[in-house]
Amino acid sequence: MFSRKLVLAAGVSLLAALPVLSYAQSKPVHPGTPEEEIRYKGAPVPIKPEEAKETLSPKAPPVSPEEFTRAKQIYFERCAGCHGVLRKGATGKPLTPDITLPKGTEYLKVFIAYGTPAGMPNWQTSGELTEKDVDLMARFLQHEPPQPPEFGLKEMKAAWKVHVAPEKRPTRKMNNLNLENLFSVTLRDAGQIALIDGASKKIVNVIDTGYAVHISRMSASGRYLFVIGRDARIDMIDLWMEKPAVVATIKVGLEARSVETSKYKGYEDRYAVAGTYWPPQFVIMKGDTLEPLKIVATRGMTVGDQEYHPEPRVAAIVASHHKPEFVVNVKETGKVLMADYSDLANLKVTEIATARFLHDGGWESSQRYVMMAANQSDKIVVVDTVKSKLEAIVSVGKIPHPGRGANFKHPKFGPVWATSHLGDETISLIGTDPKGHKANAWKVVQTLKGQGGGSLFIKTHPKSKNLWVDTTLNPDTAISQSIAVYDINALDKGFQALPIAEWAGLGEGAKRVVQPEYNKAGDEVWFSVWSAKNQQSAIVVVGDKTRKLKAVIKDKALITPTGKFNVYNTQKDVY
Ligand code: DHE
Repeated sequence: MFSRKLVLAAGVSLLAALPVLSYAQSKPVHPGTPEEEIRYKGAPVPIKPEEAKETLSPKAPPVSPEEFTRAKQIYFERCAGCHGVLRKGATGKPLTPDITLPKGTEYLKVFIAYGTPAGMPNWQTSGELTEKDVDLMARFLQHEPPQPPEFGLKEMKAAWKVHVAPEKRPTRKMNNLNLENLFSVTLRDAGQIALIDGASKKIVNVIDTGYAVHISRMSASGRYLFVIGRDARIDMIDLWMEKPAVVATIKVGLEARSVETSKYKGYEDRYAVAGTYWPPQFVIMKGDTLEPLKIVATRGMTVGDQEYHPEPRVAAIVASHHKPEFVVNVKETGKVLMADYSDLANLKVTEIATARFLHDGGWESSQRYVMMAANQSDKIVVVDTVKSKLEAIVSVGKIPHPGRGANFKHPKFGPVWATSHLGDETISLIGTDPKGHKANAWKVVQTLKGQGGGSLFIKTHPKSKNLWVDTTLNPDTAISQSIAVYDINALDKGFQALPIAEWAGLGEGAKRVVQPEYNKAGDEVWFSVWSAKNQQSAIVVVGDKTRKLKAVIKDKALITPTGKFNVYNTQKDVY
């Protein structure tokens, strides 16, 4: 296998000899990274090309206005997810003119056409881009990155709508639903969520939300459900209505992934917060109307090298139970921000330097320490939300991706929090009890061997003795379509693999099994069986004790189901 360094040194003259040529296939691939992982990292950025302002660089090769428009579209759809909107680099390498201009057009064309083993797909040999487009992109990349517009209070207010004012909403629950066992299910490519009743497994309502809708979170009281789309649209759903429906909507930027609500005593349901990938900022809103109140920019210096970064995206946000604070992960700078919402006019933000690139995470079982994955550093950072201080940085496997993680009592090491990994087959168990099990605290006390890499989510429940690990992005379909389950009291015995996709009884499709989620009682686990938009998908419900199939939910409306959020577990942070 040749290294990227070698390719850089070899340059264009070696083009014909590059082994990447043999990777030419019908889809973008590169050895070592499955296509799904590339797509996972680089979903299209929903920024309209005409919105991004262009600056022509005199030294760069010419690009006509029509070509510029086309290049921007290609860049936002296929490149920005990895290289960043401003090309400062994220999962992909930086592509700013100081780097691209000295390389020149011919040199850049090689990378775009043939890809690299470091993660760059082979855009031309796969047939995804024509030779002409590759030539265009190589020239385009030598100009200054087009700058998408900012999105401030004025834009947010213009996009903000209260459909039902708080005083017009019910004063008590008007339906017979068991709200605590309701599930909000992401219907990713339909831009909708389905509300599914936990007991009957029937769809209660399908609600239109944002583009490539991403996650749902609950207000502290369990009344309001917040859903965010990748286009930064937030829909706030009132679960007390006869038929739960959207009561307020806002757009808080051009691209986003995270939303959360205030949970500290005295502030229940008072505020909502959302983080955006573009512009790089987060916004605190009124909890009952989504009125935008305070916008905080995340642009600034990175940890370590302390270099300015113009595009530090906001990833996971959790609400502290110990202080009126939101815990905000900033990806590219590697900082956890603790934003104190008790006084918005005199906002205090504690900046905690951790590691890059912060992505997802959740609470350990006492809900004092928050465990966040710095996925490109292969670390879990532990933040003490009582002291608002960094507690520890723990080395784990390759590219940790816990979702919110899994908490359980290890028979030997006491309370642990677990993460699985995108980049390897391991599961790391970290001791989380500095009082009762001091010697084990913030150390990997055990590493389990899983089915393979490509895991996205891991889950258990305080009432369960099982630990469930998906492998959604594993290139082997037998692995991506099944789930590994461990007995918490006999972890050394290894896992049992359950063929979840097969149980769904579907036809053609990728049938990737993704995100275990418990019901309120903790005796059922729900899995999405995720196929393409034009194929049938399903939700498979498994008995936790029996590990046997309990129900399959199939419906025409269940288009690309991915995340599932049980109201009670999401409201109370049970995982
Ligand atoms: Fe997610 C959570 C970002 C792709 C399903 N995802 C998150 C969070 C972030 C994030 C920052 C944490 C939010 C929080 O807790 O506040 N996700 C991203 C991306 O940037 C990425 C890699 C690529 C992209 O362009 O979006 C990405 N995510 C995906 C998918 O392809 C998944 C598997 C399917 C889908 O629906 O798009 C997916 N992400 C999820 C789910 C959660 C999530 C189900 C919530 C897990 C939970 O248990 O809380």
